Amino acid sequence: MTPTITAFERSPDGGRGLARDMRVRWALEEVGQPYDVRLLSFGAMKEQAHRARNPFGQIPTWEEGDLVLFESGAIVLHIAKRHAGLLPAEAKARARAVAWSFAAISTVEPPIVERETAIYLERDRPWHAERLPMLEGRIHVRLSELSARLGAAHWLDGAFSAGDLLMVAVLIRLKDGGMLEAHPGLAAYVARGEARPAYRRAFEAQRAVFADRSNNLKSR
Ligand SMILES: N[C@@H](CCC(=O)N[C@@H](CS)C(=O)NCC(=O)O)C(=O)O
Repeated sequence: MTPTITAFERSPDGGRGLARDMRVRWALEEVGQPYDVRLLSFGAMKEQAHRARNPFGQIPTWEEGDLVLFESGAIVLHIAKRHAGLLPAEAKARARAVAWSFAAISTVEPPIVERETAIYLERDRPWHAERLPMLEGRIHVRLSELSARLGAAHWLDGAFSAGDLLMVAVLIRLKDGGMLEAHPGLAAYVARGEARPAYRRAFEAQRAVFADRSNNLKSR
């Protein structure tokens, strides 16, 4: 059965690969699973029909028969468990790849998202100028720790896994802010992820949505 995912009808990042359907698309491309996409406006995301898929009214979601999932990490792991290629077969290596997936989503991503929130939503607050360097300091601590563990390896634990997919997807959020450049080993790690053919296909598919929508609006 072909799964259906949800994505922004018009992504706030202008199709630069930051919306979290990107990680789900990438995982699907890695394992060669075709998929359908239901595009949603911000309004539709907050309607009951979508909240039945995701109680928080967000994208991405996953529908496959009567299975409905939300949370990009859970969806990527669901795909990884069902297809070869994103989780090692050996039990301990598999458990470590799951641990790296959680590290990406619950240890590395939160300070990055906090900084984005400060930049986009808290710029006018009197404490913004003081808070931003503090948030960036916390991110640099995490990046230094991650970089030390990665060392000269290509991927976090042997072969490329769901853990790398999620970690690269999280780190990509820092690309435009100049923070990644301070950690050349991680910048190279992200570049390796982006060079994967499956990543490129996912990126182009996501960007095409934005380009199509922009062209449609222009031609109205
Ligand atoms: N932890 C969730 C976060 C989902 C999330 O923040 N989605 C964003 C798009 S990347 C969204 O739907 N934003 C619109 C909103 O929250 O109203 C996941 O990883 O799936």
